[in-house]
Amino acid sequence: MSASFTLATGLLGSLDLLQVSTNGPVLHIRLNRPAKRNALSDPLIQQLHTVFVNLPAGTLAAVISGDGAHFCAGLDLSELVERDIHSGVLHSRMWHAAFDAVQFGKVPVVAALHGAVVGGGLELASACHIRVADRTAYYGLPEGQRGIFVGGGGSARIPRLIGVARMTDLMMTGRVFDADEGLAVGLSQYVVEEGQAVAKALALAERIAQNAPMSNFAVMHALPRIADQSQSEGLFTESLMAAVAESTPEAQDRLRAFLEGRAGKVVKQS
Ligand code: 1HE
Repeated sequence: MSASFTLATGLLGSLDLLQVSTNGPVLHIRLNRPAKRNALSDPLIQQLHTVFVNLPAGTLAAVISGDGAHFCAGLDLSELVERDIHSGVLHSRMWHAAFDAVQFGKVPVVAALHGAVVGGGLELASACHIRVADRTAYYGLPEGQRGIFVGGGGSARIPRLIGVARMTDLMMTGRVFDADEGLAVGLSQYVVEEGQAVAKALALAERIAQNAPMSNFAVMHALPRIADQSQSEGLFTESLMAAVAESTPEAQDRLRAFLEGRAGKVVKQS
């Protein structure tokens, strides 16, 4: 945990499979089951859900990372044995509810990835809004080898990042993308040196937390829905969202600040 972060107390501090810490508006959630490579057991999924529906007041952005040598080994395979059809559907729906709370919750979420980002671990990463990988990260969907299918929203989210053909390849052939391939195909937006993913993700989260909350809300909630709509419906939704965002007092203040020379300019980044 970085020096400026303090461990959460109360409900979020009581979760045994996550380490939750805060630094002002940024919440850091670390998967905390390294002995099992952060495999996603039912209690771990439920605890993730609990965090995202109980964000501390004042939280404006979040980071998810994994403790130990890997981000996440996916579904806890020991729980899968002898599950009947009905409980299988309910189990998948439980994951959907938890990962929907990540993607369509209150605040943008940055994933900090390293080591294995596989199966359900990739599904979790895909529910986040931005993904930062370090050079050790690799991506796979071993469901095909295990005789199962994705069930945590992967079939809906991953093709939207990399396309159906690439996901088919990962699932059918067991292909694994390394960090640079993941960047090239759009699984991550940043690749950093080994051990630097959390620091980069926290820096991005701090930057995101400075945006107007309504702008972040529009990006999180309107953008993916508009992408799913027809052009005509999407343009109409965009107009409504734009009018809502620009009429907030915060937008008015920020626009005035720029016009009066008090706001930063858009400059080339080194
Ligand atoms: C696990 C799991 C797991 C590790 N469920 N226990 N996911 C997979 O098919 C990936 C399976 N895991 C692996 O390929 C490897 O474990 C890793 C490459 C991630 C890490 O390797 P390594 O050598 O560092 O660790 P390990 O020795 O394999 O595992 C350490 C322990 O974690 C060991 O338990 P132990 O009691 O013998 O010490 C492993 O059994 C345990 N472990 N991964 C349960 N996944 C909603 S649908 C989603 C569908 C999926 O996610 S399918 C993909 C499942």
